[in-house]
Amino acid sequence: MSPVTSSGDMNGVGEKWTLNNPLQEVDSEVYEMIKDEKDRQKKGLEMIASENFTSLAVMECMGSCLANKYSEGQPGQRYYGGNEFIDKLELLAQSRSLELYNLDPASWGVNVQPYSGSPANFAVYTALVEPHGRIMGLDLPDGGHLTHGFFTNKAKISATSIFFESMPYKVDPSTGLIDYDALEKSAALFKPKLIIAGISCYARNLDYARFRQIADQNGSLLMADMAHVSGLVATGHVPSPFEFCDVVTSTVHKTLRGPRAGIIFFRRGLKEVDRNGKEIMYDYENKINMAVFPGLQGGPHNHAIAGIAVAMKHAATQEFKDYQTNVVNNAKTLAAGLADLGYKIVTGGTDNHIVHVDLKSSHVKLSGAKGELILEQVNISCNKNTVPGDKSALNPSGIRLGTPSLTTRGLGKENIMTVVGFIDAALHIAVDAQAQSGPKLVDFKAKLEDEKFVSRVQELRNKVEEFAAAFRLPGHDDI
Ligand code: DSN
Repeated sequence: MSPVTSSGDMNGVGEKWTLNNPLQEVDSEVYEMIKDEKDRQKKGLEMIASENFTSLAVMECMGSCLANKYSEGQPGQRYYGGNEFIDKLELLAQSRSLELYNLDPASWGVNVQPYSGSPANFAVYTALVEPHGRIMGLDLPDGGHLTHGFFTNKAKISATSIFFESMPYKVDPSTGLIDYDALEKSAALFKPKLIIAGISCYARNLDYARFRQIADQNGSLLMADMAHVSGLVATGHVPSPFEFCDVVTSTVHKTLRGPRAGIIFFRRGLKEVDRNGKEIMYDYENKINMAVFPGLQGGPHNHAIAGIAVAMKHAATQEFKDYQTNVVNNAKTLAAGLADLGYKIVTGGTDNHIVHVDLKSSHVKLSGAKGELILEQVNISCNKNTVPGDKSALNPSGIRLGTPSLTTRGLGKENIMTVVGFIDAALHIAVDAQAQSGPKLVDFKAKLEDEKFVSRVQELRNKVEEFAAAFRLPGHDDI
């Protein structure tokens, strides 16, 4: 893919032509900004649980000619011409997605066109739940996702609570585990059309069989949003939702390590034979395909769809399986290492790639915002997060950490223990600053600007960056 760099008037049409000149030359301002971000990624420790570093091969798809093409519709039934190769790519992405999860195409279909996870979820509700129909998802402060129907007593935050009626289920605040008994009771009263089994910050495996039982008691559909764990499902490191669910949505860029995109799996074929011997078929396919396009989206992102095909191929390899083993082992090491230092780990540990730390109930007694801030200052990225029992999502008590990105960079158990040391050292700088600033975030931020704290932060940041820069990072060298 070496670019032709001619800027001459090759065709004699009297126009200067620079479209094959490299970014660095065409727009050095943008090039430098991307380069700065690449540099940040290289020198930092990326611990946002939903992020990962995709492969060079996926990046090549994302920057390919596929980004030029319109192809509304399904393979073989497009609204535009010129889709011979686009059709082949989309069919390949579909078949590889089904194969990765051992799904028989007679019983399961997949739509690979959603732009990302949020549109995928909205498309499922649009397809299968009538307007103002009822959905139940894990509450956002309890580890659910915005698109599982989040609202507060002040506002309907997510469109999934504006256009559908949602009732959350919760975790038990004493254990941090999903309270399935309470869900069962609420569902019996609310009679949801659809129950969502999915998480954004929950370090334990889901009991899909129990979800199915509760769904069946109420005639509800069951959808899993496996976005966070789809890579781990592919390799058998966490339970698969497919046996129990009607529909499974996912993103492709988290543990699955593909392009930024979403997918929807749906059951198809024979559902049951009724008591009169009549065959009843699943009717999700057409509804879901129609909800994605023309219902909600326009042209599929064909560059992302090619990236999905590549990511699904990669995810079927032993290399990927070994990677996921390391993701989980690293998360367990991280959780145990922090717990040994006195940090309270929500649910006491992890089954997956997430480590959820309750800072306020730990010895450091810091808010999640202060934890996130100090870690960012030493170039460790994570996000503040509510913990069970938090009253305000705006002032959460914890942080969410994840190991997919660090594991992609090749960190193993010993390296993770070094990271534990960095996290602890950073949080202790914050403890000392808070002791002088008092509890308010604004005062805490100001205190960190004192010479003494600036130099402590800088010293630790230097160590973090020197450590991180030694690890591999997929993608282009400069950007
Ligand atoms: N933003 C993702 C996460 O952090 O979990 C979900 O959309």
